[in-house]
Amino acid sequence: MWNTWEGGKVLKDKISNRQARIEVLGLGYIGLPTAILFAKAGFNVTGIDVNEKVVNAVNNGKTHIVEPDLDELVRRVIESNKFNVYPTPQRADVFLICVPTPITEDKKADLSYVKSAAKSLIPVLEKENLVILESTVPPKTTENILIPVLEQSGLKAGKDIYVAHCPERVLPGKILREAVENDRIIGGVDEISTDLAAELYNTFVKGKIIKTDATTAEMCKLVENTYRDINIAFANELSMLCDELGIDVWKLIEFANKHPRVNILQPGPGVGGHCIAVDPWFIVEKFPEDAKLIKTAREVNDAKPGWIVNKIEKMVESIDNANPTIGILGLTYKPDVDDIRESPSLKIVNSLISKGYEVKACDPYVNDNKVNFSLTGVDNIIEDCDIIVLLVDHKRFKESEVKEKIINSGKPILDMKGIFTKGVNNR
Ligand code: SAJ
Repeated sequence: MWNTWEGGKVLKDKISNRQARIEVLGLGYIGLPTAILFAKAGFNVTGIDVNEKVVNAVNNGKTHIVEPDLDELVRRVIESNKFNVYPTPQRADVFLICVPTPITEDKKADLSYVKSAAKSLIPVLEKENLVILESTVPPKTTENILIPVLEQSGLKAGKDIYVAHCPERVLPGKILREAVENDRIIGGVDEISTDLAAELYNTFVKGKIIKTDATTAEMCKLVENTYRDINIAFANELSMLCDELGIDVWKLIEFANKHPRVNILQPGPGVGGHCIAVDPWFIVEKFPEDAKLIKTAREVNDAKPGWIVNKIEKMVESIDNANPTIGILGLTYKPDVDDIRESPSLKIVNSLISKGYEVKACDPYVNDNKVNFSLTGVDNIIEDCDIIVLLVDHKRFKESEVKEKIINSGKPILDMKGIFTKGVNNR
């Protein structure tokens, strides 16, 4: 196969003997661990980030991300001189674009970072380079947006350069393990691009490498997160129905899941993070009329924080205190991570504050400087608050000593993760 295009063979050989120079654009939650894994696999890796603070921190062996084992690995690869970080692109054999793709106010994909990363490559791009897009993007972005920008260099995709989409699929909190163990979908714009990208990931991925085309790979990534969003929306809808019925949603789901073909996910304060709460909109953007179920699920999950605020207001009405202090446990978008992006819990706190409520919040993973209100410890929440609202099931809150203190406080509890009272309607 490699004989059909001599160029492919040269890069393939460079990859197999670890002589290909790899450059990662965007050293965030995905780019930094990916760069480290390639360096660990024996490649010389260059990291590029437009944020000077990130460049300095990583060059000094430090990370700006909380992720198990990442600190130590960054320090080691920097010390071994396998990894160097710069603010602007350098020449390389393989470029990986790992930049954010947020959504705009009107729920459209903001591809400005992808476009500017691709543009920044134009001066350094050379014949027979491989460009891989890892960022999550709407279907057809690789073909219709990335390639036209890269081709401004005068090099043609499929003729002079290789291009592939290889979406990341790792779970924050388990990134280093999942990046190695998960199966990987690789979609090139032609067969040779797919094969070269597969060859590259094979150097550290232990999961299966699945080859396809770029558009299928783009859609596959979106569909995985959309599947989860729809399932969580179902659980969240059930939790609201069960609240009306006065039954315990956690027990209901546990019992229904005893059926061999039922596996309902867990309700909570809504869906947060920068993936599941975002990616389904990329499908809706492309199919505004036809992606009905996907859109409704997004709306159900997005409405959950508002429903919780209403619930808290009803609790306030039912207690004998005109100015109660509401204690919030958990601010991050999910347990045991430091990430508060798109966090439903944060939306709930801000909404309560804007309605004039006295709010105290506690999160073992969040610093005061990340939020616009002050934080306190669990003990203070228990002592000083009149209503306790559990929004994130961090390990710390599940410790029996903490749980007992909260339950024994006798204060009204709204438990949105079913760890104290087993049921949103139980106080
Ligand atoms: N959530 C629930 N109930 C559940 C599970 C999750 O309410 O039963 C909530 C969480 O609390 C959180 C949100 O959903 O707010 C998303 O959390 P998550 O752990 O399901 O997923 P993410 O966003 O951290 O990572 C997802 C993963 N996708 C899938 O599991 C299909 C990960 O593999 C992707 O790589 C990642 O998105 C991404 O980067 O796209």
